[in-house]
Amino acid sequence: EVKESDDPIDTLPSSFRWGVATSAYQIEGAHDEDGRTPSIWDTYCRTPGMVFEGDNGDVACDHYHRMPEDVELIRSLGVDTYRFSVAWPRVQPGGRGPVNHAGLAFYDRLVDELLDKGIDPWVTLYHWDLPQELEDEGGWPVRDTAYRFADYAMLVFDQLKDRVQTWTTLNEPWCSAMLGYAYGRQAPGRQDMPAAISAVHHLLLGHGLAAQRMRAEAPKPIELGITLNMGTSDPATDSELDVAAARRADGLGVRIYMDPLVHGRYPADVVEDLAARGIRIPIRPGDLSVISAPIDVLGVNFYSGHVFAGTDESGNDRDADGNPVERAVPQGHPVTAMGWEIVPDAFTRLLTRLSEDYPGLPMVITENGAAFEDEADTAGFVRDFDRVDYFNTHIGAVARARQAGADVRGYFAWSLMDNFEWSYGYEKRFGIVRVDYDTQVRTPKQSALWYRDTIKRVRGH
Ligand code: PNW
Repeated sequence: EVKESDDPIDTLPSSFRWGVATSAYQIEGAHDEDGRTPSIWDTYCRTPGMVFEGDNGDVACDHYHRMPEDVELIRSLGVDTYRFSVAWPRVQPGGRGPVNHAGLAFYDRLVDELLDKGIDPWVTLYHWDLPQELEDEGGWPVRDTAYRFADYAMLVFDQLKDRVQTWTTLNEPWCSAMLGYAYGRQAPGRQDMPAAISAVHHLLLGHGLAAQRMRAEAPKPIELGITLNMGTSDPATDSELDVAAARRADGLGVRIYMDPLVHGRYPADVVEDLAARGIRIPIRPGDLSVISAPIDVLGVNFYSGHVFAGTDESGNDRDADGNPVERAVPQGHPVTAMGWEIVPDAFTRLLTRLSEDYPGLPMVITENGAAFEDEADTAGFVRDFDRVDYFNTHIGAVARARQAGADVRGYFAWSLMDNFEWSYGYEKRFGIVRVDYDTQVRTPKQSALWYRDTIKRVRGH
């Protein structure tokens, strides 16, 4: 008798969807070709001190010129879907006005190439590259940007809707709003909490406006959603201050997005916390019904889980500005090269929690992965067993969440290949394929081989 496998991954169904993911600015390069204009990331990269070693995405992985070769690489991994993003400043330079056919043609060719190789395209419309002109007019804190986004989305949708079935409006609005407008750690680098909260609302509004129009103009049923980066927010102790800090972190990390999207209202405690800081969400009548237009799939990006304390190291519960303290407390778990703690168990808890609090919404893991200090041998091969272990434990965590009732339908490894890791430049490598930035040679790492074999095994049972 054959002993049944006790690997949770073997409980995933053969119909489970497997993919790899990238984003436009992180891989494409060709920053000034075929009519592309600068985005907030081109500007941010050129601002001294913002990006590690002054790196930028001018060349990146040169994917714009190597696309057919890269699609062949994706095919060789045995995945069924490729998640990529469209660069707004290629398709609609400056962020308004008519379509730029030369820029849009790239995605047309990419989609055809994928379909030709039997790979489903999954299009993300916005992965952080706002046209600089729109930022100059105020960016996401300004309401008009939501309408500009919906117009742009329709330019892409109209061109690709005959061949693309699965669409994500926004990637990680938390990063756009908080890292971009509150903490200044990503483009456009502003540090203005009220502006960031306005950005949250206008990102959600842009999502809803685009979703409504796409649905109305879809020639056939589409699978439409949004991708959020989420984690767990646990209190460091049972103390009232720590519990409140964890609740606030969860409020701004998960519920300020999920509640309006699913229930059509902002969470009362979040609205109250913001009001106490003199911050108002700029809601207008009708916005919440736009934002809660039904979606078919929730994209979940998971990297880590966090524990919060409501006091700083000296025991104060207020910061210098008089705002309540939320301090992430490291738990001593092993960390990735990003310093992010490795907590697969938190992944299971996040997914089961989402399925309980927001039932009936199918989920796909649109990103999960890790940066490690890779070392390539002379042939360019990386024996990244730490990354294999990360994938193994985290895909296992997804399988356990499914067993506990979470409706998770697929998993995308972040990322297809090493690429421009935003403020960390090319220093941090998330790829399952190594990129030699001198030669642009791509070499699948051990983790790519493991991923391919795992997919094959799950498909075959
Ligand atoms: C995601 N955080 O960003 C992005 O979608 C990718 O483009 C990026 O390369 C990847 O994760 C790895 O960083 C995140 O601070 C950035 O919690 C920051 C956080 C989470 C996700």
